[in-house]
Amino acid sequence: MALAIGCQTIALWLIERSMMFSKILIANRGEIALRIIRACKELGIRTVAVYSEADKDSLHVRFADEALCIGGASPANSYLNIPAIISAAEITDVEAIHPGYGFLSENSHFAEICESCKITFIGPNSESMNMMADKMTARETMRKAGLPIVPGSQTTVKDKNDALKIAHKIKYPIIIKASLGGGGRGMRVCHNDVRLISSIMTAQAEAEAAFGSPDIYMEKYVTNARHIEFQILADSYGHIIHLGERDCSIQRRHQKLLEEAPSPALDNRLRKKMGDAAVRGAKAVKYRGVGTMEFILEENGSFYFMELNKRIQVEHPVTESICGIDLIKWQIRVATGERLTINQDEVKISGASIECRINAEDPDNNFIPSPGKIEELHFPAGPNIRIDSHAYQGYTISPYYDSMIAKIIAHGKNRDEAIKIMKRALDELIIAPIKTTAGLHRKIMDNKLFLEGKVYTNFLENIYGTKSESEE
Ligand code: MV4
Repeated sequence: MALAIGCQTIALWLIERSMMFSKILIANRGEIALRIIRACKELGIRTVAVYSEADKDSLHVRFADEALCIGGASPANSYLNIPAIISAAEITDVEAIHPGYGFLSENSHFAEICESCKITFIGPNSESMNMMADKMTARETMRKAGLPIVPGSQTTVKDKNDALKIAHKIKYPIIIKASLGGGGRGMRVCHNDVRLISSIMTAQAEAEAAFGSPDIYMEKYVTNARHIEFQILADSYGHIIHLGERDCSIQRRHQKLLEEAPSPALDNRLRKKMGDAAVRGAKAVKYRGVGTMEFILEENGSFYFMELNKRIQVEHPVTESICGIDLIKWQIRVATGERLTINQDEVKISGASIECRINAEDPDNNFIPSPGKIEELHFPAGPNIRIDSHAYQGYTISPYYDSMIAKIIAHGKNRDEAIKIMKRALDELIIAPIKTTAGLHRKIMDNKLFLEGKVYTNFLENIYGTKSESEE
């Protein structure tokens, strides 16, 4: 019997090994393109980079086995240019496309085109994408799966009178969200009838302009929330696990600045409860690949499902460092049909990890972008520091793309140690002459509330005395 199982396991292993891709195309740029190339090299997969005219001197172009220019600097002409990307994939004869994050990573139309061209889209299948197509369908799917959701409208808000009726039922404060919105775009917080009435039509117009649909809906607004997200990993056979949470409460205008894992706000009991809910939600949409179940957490321990992010995320390294798992490699493996070999009870979380995003922005001047040439650059190194970056001395940060220069990830045996490691890493960092968010991170590392782990989504107001967009 043992021998029979052994033979079967070996046979499966052989089949699964032979299904590994031999060549993939990376439909992205910057640090995530480099991160994917690194995983591919270690897996023995050849890589094809695509790049815009603005990115000809980028490291992803140099480090990939092949590289093709796909268009002009503007994303619409290059990294969002589906015909150019598919042509590049056909010319180079790749078996799969890795979309990274942003750009086409959550575009179900692109995923379907890949499928119809017999190219594997490294991401969830179009079925689970469609089950989460708009936020109201997503809420309803998760409610049916038994996840807690914030009280809110069951249908799109038609007009002012409809909005007033719903607001009086769920009570202020309320938040208006675009049905096709995501990541906080197009949200508005209202505290009274006057603000609600004046917000409805502009919110509909903005939703139409930004997402191509004027549909909006309303939820009770949870104040003093923390942003807690669970990393999901799933194979194609319904085996779904979570790799713990990340606390991303320190944000500005829905751009995360710092992420950490584990969250100082969770104990093991709450972690299990939220982790179970995250896995239950992913199972309800038959999720495959890596994904993130996003929740907001109230001070009293109540939590609510917010969104399912169907891509690898910027902040994935904090999870990798505390779990000792390479998420990109697993994302590629499960896309080939390989089985997960890790069970939930084998996921061991060790120590604590913090990621600081170093952006080319001026935090003392309303975070205005500060693109330009990096004349002097020195990255920190040493024990327990990881740097994910595409920058080098002499590299020019382009105004066309997002302003992230580097991610610094510090891993310690506990949160206090991770903070000490991050502090000394930030002291070693030199980027000149462009302005960066490094100084802000140094301030955060000395902030009393941060040191106590008491961070909410309004944290930056304590440092700068400013209000975030949707709270204005
Ligand atoms: C909320 C919320 C409070 N109540 N929904 C932001 C990102 C998106 N995924 C969901 N988001 C939020 N939804 C309800 N019902 C708080 C946030 C939120 C937030 C809101 C305003 C300013 C900053 C924020 C940062 C994280 C989350």
